[in-house]
Amino acid sequence: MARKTVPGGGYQAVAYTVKKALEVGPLKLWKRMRSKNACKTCALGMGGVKGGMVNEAGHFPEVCKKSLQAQVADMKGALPIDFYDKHTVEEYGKFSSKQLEDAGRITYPVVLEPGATHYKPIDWEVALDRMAEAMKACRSNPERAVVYASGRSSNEAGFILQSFARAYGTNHVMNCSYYCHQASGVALNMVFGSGTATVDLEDLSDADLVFVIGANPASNHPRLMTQLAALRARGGAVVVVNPLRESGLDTFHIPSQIKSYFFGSKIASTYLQPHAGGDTALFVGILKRIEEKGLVNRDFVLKHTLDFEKVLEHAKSCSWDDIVRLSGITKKEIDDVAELVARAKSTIFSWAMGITHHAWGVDNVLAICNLALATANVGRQGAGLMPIRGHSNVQGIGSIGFSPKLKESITKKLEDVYKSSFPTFTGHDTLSMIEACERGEIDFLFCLGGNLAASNPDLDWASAAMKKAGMTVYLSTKLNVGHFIGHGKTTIILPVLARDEEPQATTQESMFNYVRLSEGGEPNMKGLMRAESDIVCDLANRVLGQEPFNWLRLKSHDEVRKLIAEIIPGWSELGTINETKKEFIIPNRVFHTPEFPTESGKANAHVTPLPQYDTDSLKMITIRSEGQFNSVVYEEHDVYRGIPHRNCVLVSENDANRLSLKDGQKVKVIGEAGSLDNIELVVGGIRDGVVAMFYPESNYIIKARPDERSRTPSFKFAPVKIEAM
Ligand SMILES: Nc1nc2c(c(=O)[nH]1)N[C@H]1C(S)=C(S)[C@@H](COP(=O)(O)OP(=O)(O)OC[C@H]3O[C@@H](n4cnc5c(=O)[nH]c(N)nc54)[C@H](O)[C@@H]3O)O[C@H]1N2
Ligand SMILES: Nc1nc2c(c(=O)[nH]1)N[C@H]1C(S)=C(S)[C@@H](COP(=O)(O)OP(=O)(O)OC[C@H]3O[C@@H](n4cnc5c(=O)[nH]c(N)nc54)[C@H](O)[C@@H]3O)O[C@H]1N2
Ligand SMILES: [Mo]
Repeated sequence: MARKTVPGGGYQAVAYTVKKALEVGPLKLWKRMRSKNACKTCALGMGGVKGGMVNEAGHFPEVCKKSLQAQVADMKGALPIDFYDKHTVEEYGKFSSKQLEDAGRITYPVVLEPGATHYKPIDWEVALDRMAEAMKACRSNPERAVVYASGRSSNEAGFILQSFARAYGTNHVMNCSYYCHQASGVALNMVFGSGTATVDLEDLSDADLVFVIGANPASNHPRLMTQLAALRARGGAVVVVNPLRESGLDTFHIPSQIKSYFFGSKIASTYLQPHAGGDTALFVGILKRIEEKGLVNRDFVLKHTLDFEKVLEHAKSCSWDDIVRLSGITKKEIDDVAELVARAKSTIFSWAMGITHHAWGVDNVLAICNLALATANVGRQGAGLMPIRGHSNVQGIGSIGFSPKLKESITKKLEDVYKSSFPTFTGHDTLSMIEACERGEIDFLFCLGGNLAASNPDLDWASAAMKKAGMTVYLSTKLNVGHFIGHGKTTIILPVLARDEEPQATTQESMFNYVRLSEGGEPNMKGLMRAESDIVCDLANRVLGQEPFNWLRLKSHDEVRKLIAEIIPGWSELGTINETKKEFIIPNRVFHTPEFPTESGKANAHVTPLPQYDTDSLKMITIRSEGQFNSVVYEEHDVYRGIPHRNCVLVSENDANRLSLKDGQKVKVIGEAGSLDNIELVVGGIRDGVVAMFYPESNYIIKARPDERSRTPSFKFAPVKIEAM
């Protein structure tokens, strides 16, 4: 018998809200939630100058449990001053993500000296001097220094850090995208010459069909559910493509709508459950069927695409046997969906990690793009491509140049500003940086937020590699496992202000290319936290001095925004945003006409070979629970999926029977990099041949198998075996 799941949203979400409000005081929380700052959680984005809980179309109230969760977490208590004395670094490395998250806000800087067993408090100025010394020591080999950013930080801090790194001499500048949506950026750029969503929020109201592929917005982007429910209510259709039957994608109770709150809104009209990694085959199959039926929009393809004939030839050459076997979807289901998308007026294709976390992540995205092109569903109102992005500012961090390679035109302008010449080598992606750590090539690793260590596949390997780095610096709001398993020989943790506590305004970019202004505010608690930008400027000043460029000038966010406005194409309105309070959409990214910023102005179609794999052995997908935000765990159980705690593996009833295992039984899960004991088997609505475990805990048993083009590890295709304990 499969475990009982509950629909998404509704009572669960409201009860949780009340509980959280009581933890920090309802009025205090309300004020924070309504403050003029961009929401801290996902890239769908809300808040900003229009006030909290407001979206870019001005709609209020936009309700999201996640937003509240993150807000409360930043308001609750500081880390005790004797916290680090109580356990060794090694012991804390075995704590759960939730225990470390619950320990409190980091309010004072600490250092882990070489060979030491405990972090000790350190004076701010001494910490900065030590960091500067470490950077100066490798000044003649600047490629031994690396900077990483999570998508949680501001454009301002990100811009100062990436340009400081290059003025110093390193292009090892990378953000969390390499483990996230890099495949989307690579593929969209190949096709359209622009790497982000081709639609805006309003397009969602004009679509009559939306694909939700390899994404679980019920937990990870809950405000998208309002759009999907509205689409169904006006007679539209939602096709979900996901090996796991996500209860929240079947029915979702929208907390802010009375009828939906009580009776629930139906979300999926069609639910396809492919093999893990079966999406390329599935989308080639849908295209093949559309071609067979003579439903390809020849006119559009001829006028607005290049090389589409090759894509059609390839689809024709793939056998139905291969397509059905590799996708795990029947020909009848493919036929139905082909009919649906060919007949729909306007389709939006949205996707997330189920598509990008594969060794063929780029092909997955290209195959989706090909279907959009064949059916003329891009380059007009209500239709297009929509990667559902992760962190609240992951897109902004990339836009302002926090990546290993800058466009030449941007490099030239930056060199003029900083009066220095930038390095020309291509920097590491995230995985190759960890490999470089393993080879002992990294002396200085600076992390602007995030949890780089725990995000990695093969965690024992990654952790051992990171321990070879000379000095590692973390700018963090809260503790996470990474601080204890991903330390270098010397490690410094510096406490930072969250965006709604910053003394100056900051900016963030949503997945709809919408740039928001956050006005900042008072710190939630007493402590020695500093603004991220302040720290980077102080470090740059110590390392590079005031000549030829005075880095302390960039302590003013207005100055930084003026630079970004001058240098980054499409960002000119940023220069005055603090005075005008005018948030804006970055131009030339949303396509409402079929003209694209490629050389020819047409979309470039690309053939996507069917990835070959055996469909008989078990593949593990690693997923997020309802109670976590990446490596930050707020609740141990996963309420919608009915999974009681994090040490569980979800398997189908047939697989459990085949392996003679029972629901609730303790098992061993054996992966390519290691095994996990005492895992509880949960029988549930997942397709045969696919099993699911939570990230980051499951990262101990996964090998990377990265995609060549995006360098993203295949977090959703890990071969495993399951045995009774
Ligand atoms: N509450 C909350 N919100 C978040 C986050 C969070 O951790 N918690 N994280 C943020 C970040 S950084 C990101 S990137 C996003 C992540 O958002 P999502 O991508 O939605 O999150 P995941 O849980 O990684 O995986 C999504 C879905 O992919 C399905 N899937 C797995 N493998 C495959 C496959 O091969 N094919 C298909 N079609 N589906 C597959 C899984 O069953 C799961 O439902 O959310 C952001 N928002
Ligand atoms: N197996 C597996 N591995 C995965 C994934 C998966 O689905 N499966 N998902 C991947 C994905 S999509 C991503 S994005 C990465 C996650 O990559 P990261 O972004 O590196 O990790 P997070 O867990 O989001 O980082 C959490 C930490 O960020 C810090 N933080 C929070 N807010 C702020 C702030 O305002 N400023 C600063 N300076 N710090 C802040 C806190 O200290 C918190 O503990 O993991 C990847 N790894
Ligand atoms: Mo992500």
